[in-house]
Amino acid sequence: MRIESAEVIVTSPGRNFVTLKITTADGVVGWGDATLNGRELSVASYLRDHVAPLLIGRDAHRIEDTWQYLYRGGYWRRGPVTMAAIAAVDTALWDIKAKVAGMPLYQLLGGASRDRCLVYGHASGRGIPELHDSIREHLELGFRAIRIQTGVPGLDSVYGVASSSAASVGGSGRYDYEPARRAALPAEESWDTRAYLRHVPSVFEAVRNEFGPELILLHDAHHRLTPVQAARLGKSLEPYDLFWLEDVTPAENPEALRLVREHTTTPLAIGEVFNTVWDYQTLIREQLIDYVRSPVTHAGGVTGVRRIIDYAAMYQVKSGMHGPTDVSPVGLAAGVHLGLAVHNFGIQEYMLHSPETMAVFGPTFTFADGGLRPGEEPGLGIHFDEDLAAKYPYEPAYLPTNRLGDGTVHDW
Ligand code: GCO
Ligand code: MG
Repeated sequence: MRIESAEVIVTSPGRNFVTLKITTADGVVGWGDATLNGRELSVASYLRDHVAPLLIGRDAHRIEDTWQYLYRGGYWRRGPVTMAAIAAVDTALWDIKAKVAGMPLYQLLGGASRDRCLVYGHASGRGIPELHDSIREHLELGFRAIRIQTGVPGLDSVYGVASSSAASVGGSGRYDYEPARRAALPAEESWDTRAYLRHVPSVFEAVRNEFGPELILLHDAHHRLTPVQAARLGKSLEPYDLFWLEDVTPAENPEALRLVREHTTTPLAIGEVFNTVWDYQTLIREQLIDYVRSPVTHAGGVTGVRRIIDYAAMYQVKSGMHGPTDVSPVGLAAGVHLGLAVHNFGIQEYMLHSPETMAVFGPTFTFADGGLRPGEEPGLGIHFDEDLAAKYPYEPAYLPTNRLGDGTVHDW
């Protein structure tokens, strides 16, 4: 089945997305997500200038061969840009193969291993009252697992907390916290680890007192702690029975997690910035984490993430795929198909995309009973409206940077 064209579409319905459209000679279309928040145009160019010309004339059915051709043939392996580009091609080819097979992608991946993919939403608030309102709002929407992020006394803006009042979903049209800001330069935030470590346990104490012991709670430390600070945080949160503590320390040094693991039983999730199975090798083999976070969009597509999840399964590590608004509905749909099929599924992150985004992408996944189910039509279940997408031109947007009180750059 000959690939006739491969087009890159950059659209910005409220935030930037990079989408790949592959069309075969007999008119079958596959969609892939290549969105890399804050560096979108690098992936758009990688695809448009270096990959798309290589695809024309290839057999769309040869997914594995195309993956290996792009991974080994590019010579410069791994990394977020390369693996997001390969991911978009891979996902689009799986979309095509499932459409030709006449079945939803999850059926092609082995069929359903559960009735839905448990998801978690993002509750946040500058203080406890706003946080509690945001939790209630998410419970009313049907979420059964909730990530908790709040402000820190003394800091004027903190990761994960909407700058206005509580992150609000639906209704008012304001959506979960969107970190990328449209500006010529990244915003600069400030950070104080000691204030954060003093504050977080009191937040979970308040949430448990208000909402009880059953509610599934998660928290994202967003790469900011040293190993011993991470160990201290994990230990201090043990009484609150978190589902996971995420990115507790930068994990490019996997040995850091050995120290953390010696001090706490709080489950650990890592990997939203990882893009191949090799990034996880030590962490999984030494049981230093409990969940792998890579989404289909950033780790080589369905093929790449399936390898990660299958390797993780050998060590009883589960999936916890990244699902912020900067993973497009294409990437999210692919993750839900894969999550429904694999045995060691853990949880799927689900920040609600805006109505504008949903109108452009037209996904058919559904949210009910605290989980997501993929659509039942052949393929991914994406109905991309190219005319509408063209109405939202790209605008430069950057993730914030972070500095300590003395001006030293810190992980954001
Ligand atoms: C998460 C992530 C996001 C990232 C964002 C970067 O757990 O969802 O940490 O909030 O900051 O995806 O673009
Ligand atoms: Mg995170």
